[in-house]
Amino acid sequence: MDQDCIFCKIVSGEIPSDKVYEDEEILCFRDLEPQAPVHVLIVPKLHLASIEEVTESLEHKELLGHLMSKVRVIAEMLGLTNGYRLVCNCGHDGMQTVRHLHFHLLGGREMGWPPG
Ligand code: DGP
Repeated sequence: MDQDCIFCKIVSGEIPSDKVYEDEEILCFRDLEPQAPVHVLIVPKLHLASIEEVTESLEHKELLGHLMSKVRVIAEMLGLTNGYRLVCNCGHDGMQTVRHLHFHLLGGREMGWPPG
């Protein structure tokens, strides 16, 4: 846990969140500033500042594989039967604002492309 990390505090329960899904490895909760009718964040409980910190270690491969395998499950729980978008912002140019790896799952409307 990173003592200064908002998402670590959400994982530990120190900061409340609207939880959608939780297991031993990951947490999914609703985004505070939703950009679509459905907008949740899926985070590993392990503190990794961004996708740039993901290595080829077995631990990271299993963690990220597990997280990815739950996207479909969470989308189904949220009723996203018509598709959705999964976004991972990274670093300054990716406009990442919270330095704890997270995936935005957005749906409930048709998305635009290209993104801004
Ligand atoms: P990003 O720009 O990719 O780093 O997205 C960070 C997202 O996190 C942004 O959409 C707003 C959301 N967010 C920031 N602080 C909180 C919080 O305390 N609670 C919740 N639920 N979401 C937060």
